[in-house]
Amino acid sequence: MEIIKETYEKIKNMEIRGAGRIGRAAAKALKEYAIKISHLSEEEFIKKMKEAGNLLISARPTAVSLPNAVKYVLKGLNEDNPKERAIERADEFIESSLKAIEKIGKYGANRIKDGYTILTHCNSEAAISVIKTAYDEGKDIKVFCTETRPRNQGYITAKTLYDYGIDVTLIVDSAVRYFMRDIDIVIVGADAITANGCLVNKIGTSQIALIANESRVPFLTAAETYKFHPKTIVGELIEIEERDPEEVTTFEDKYKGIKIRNPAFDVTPAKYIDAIITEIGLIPPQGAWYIIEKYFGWLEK
Ligand code: RI2
Repeated sequence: MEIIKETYEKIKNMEIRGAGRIGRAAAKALKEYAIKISHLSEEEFIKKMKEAGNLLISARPTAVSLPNAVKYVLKGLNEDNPKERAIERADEFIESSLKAIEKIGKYGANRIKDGYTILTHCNSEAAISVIKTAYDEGKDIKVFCTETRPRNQGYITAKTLYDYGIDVTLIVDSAVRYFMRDIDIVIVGADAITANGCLVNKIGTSQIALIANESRVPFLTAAETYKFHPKTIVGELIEIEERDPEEVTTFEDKYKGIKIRNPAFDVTPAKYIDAIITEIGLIPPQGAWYIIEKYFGWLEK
C-alpha cells in the first residue's frame, strides 16, 4: 500500500496537482500497486485494489478526473483476467489522457486567430496545450496570466509559456476587468463539468467569465471528457474543496478572531461558457449531459 499512500499524500498536499495530472498519477499508482500484489489470490487482489482506489479518490474532492481515472482502472476488475486488465486499463487511461490534451490543443487553436491576446487563469495543461499549439502554428499571440491566489499557480503558467517563447504578461487576479478590453478570448481549464454544463474550476474563474460576458469576449474551457462528472447526472452536487486558511494568510495572535475562508474552486454557469473544447471536438455546455451519458454512463450503473 506504500505506493498508494505516497501518491495519496502527494495529491493531497498538491505536490502533484492539476486535474489531469492527478488522474494520471492515480492510474499510475494503481498500476504499480497491481504489479506488486499480483501474487495474491484473485479475490484478495480485487479487495486490495478497491481499497487502494477508495483511498486515492479521497485525496481531493472536487476534480472528477481523480475518481474517473480510478474507476476506469478498477473496471478491469470485473473483466476476465482482472489482474492484467487493471494494469492494461491504467496504461490506457494515461495514454488516452495525454492524447486528449494534444487533440484539445489542435481543436482549441482553431479558435485563436493571428494577433490574438488570450487570458488564462490558474495552471491548466489543457489550456496551455491550446495556447502552445496556436503559437506552433505561427500565430502571433500574447497571453495574460492571472496570479491565481492563494497558491499562485498562474506563475507556473506564465513561466511555462515564457520558456516556450510566448509573449506573457502576469496580472493580479483583481486586474482582470481592467484588462478585459485588451483580451480577445479567455481559455481556462476544468476540474469538473456538470450535467447541466456548468464549469467547476479554480476559484476566480466565474468572476472572469462574468467579466468576459459583459465585454462580449468569448469564454472557453478546455476539458478532456474525463472531466465530465457522472454523478451530476443523478442529481449529486460537486463538493467544493475548502483548503487550509494559512494558504491565504496568517494573522498575529491579536487578530486570530478574523475568520478566513479558502474555497479552491467555484462554479461558472453554463450561460457564460461559449464552448467546451474536448478531445472529441468543441461542444456547447448544453452538450454535457450527452457526453456523460455516452462516455461515463457505466459509472452510475
Ligand atoms: P488541467 C487545477 O486545479 C486548476 O483549477 C486547473 O484549471 C485545473 O486543475 C485543470 O488543470 P488544482 O489542482 O487538468 O491546481 O487542465 O487545484 O491541467
